[in-house]
Amino acid sequence: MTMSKAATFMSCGDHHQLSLECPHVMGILNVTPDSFSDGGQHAVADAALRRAEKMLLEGASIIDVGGESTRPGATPVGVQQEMDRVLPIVERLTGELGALVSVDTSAPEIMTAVASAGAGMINDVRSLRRPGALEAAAATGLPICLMHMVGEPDNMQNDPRYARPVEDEVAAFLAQQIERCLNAGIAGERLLVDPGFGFAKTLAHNLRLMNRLEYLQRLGYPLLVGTSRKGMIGRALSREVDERLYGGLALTTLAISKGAWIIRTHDVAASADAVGMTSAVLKEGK
Ligand code: 7PJ
Repeated sequence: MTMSKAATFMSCGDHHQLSLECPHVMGILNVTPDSFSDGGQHAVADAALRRAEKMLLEGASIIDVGGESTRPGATPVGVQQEMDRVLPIVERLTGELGALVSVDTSAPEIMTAVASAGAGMINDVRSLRRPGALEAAAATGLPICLMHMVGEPDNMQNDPRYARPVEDEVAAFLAQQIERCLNAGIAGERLLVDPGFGFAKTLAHNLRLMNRLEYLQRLGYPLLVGTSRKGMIGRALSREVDERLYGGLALTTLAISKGAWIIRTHDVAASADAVGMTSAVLKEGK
């Protein structure tokens, strides 16, 4: 009798396989105009490429490219504008660096275009709820990260409330999005889930979710966690955005010890050490 062994890798496009047996760091590359100062399309693209290269050297397995600000209160961008920001960068990251690129987008047109440009993952904070996004993402064949958020970035922090404990709310929402994806023909092996720290959540919600992160393991999908420089650190410790690294490393350590597979962060070198050290301890004796 032959035993079929569960896949130990996630296939991310034609060129990348990500081991499911160790945690990974995803480096954030924002390509919104305020992210890289001074103008010039090429100067901006060059700066973005250099930053990505540095993050890869520091230990990032994935570069997450985002052209839409989803910060609380952010105003929406048009699809063409997002395309103009994101597509040239994705082409250069895959072509020149051979990087595994994930794209933080909710727009179906962008999903289709970046998949053709060699991207290896779709990261949608709206969980493919925009019209056409489910079908577009399904057709890419790429892994998809589904994230919990209620409302839109410009209103999500207006007094978020849940009728049941936040971990139940998040788990039920994610289970529903998983079901939708499976029904659309997306293989379960292509799905990741993310509780969406800072998205329609108070500080109390965020702390509770982190403290109970292992609860989400019952969904049975790899977990992605992003708390980098977020308001929960600012509020818990009274820290400005450029003072949140140490608090963030504490959250990274907790997330890994509670089963997170991917940590999404601005601070790759420091996070890679925190992830590596935490997983070295967790692997001891195994
Ligand atoms: C997240 C994200 C997150 C996933 C952003 C920021 C806001 N994608 N995109 N998870 N956050 N999957 O980085 O502060 O937490 S944008």
